[in-house]
Amino acid sequence: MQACLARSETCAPEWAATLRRDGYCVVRDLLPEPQIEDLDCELSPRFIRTSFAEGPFSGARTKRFHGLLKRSRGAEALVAHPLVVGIAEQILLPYCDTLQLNLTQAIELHPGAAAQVPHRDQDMWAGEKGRTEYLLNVMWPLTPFTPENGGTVLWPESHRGPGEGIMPVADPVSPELGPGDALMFLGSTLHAGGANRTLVPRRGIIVSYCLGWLKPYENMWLTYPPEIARDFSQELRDLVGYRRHRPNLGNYDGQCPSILFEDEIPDFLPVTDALVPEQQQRLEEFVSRQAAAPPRRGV
Ligand SMILES: O=C(O)CCC(=O)C(=O)O
Ligand SMILES: [Fe+2]
Repeated sequence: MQACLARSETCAPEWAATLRRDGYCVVRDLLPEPQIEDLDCELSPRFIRTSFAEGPFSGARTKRFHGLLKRSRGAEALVAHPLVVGIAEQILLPYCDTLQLNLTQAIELHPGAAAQVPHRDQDMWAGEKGRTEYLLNVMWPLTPFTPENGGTVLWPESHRGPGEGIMPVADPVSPELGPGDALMFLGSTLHAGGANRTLVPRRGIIVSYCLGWLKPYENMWLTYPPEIARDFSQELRDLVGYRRHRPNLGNYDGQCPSILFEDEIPDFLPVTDALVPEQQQRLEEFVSRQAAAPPRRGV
């Protein structure tokens, strides 16, 4: 795997195969360490001012905040990393037309933070599990991750196992990670934040991608309204939902929501279809058959 890093795009299928086999993978040195250190510095003031989370899932002694694309110039390099997006497409595109950003979340586990409840992130969604992969998670450590400081704990191959509330028999792993590495795991993989038994906070960023037809954890259009997304690259605009998911989802006034980036938006626009080519052709054939048929008497 390591040898593939030089030709990142060609490796996405191989990393996806590892994810499908083990439920997780670690990609080493995906970004330069100084770049991650800069990102950590950029986010530091917000970590300091953010209150501890509330609730048994989010965890006491844990700080979390979202919307990183508007809070950090450096976040785009993580969210739109070509290899990561390539792997996410490998995992998710069998089940959707386009994927979307599910969340960006900065997490700081303070000394004394207890282990998080083991969970599968896909259980946010009520749909049937076992056949469809809903989500890919990418944990980018901002500080080193170890089993002692609360490094993410994963149950290998648990993505193939029984569902919610049932623990697999295999022992969990807690990979040692450094800034620049990326830990990826499926929405179906059982995992948890570990307990921080050291005197130093553990910081990381989770970026997750989900099927384009799901309701994402973070309400992207509110987090990044058009006046903010206007300054994004095309790829980021697409990832936060300013594109339609075919067939016909995510419209604005019956149009692709990217129309909101136009200088002037006409007031009386037609509704337009967003269909995949096979549907487009099938529906056009149906319509042309209607046009060819002579009107029936009395109709
Ligand atoms: O902090 C971690 O290592 C994992 C956090 C997590 O899995 C979650 O909040 O859903
Ligand atoms: Fe999680």
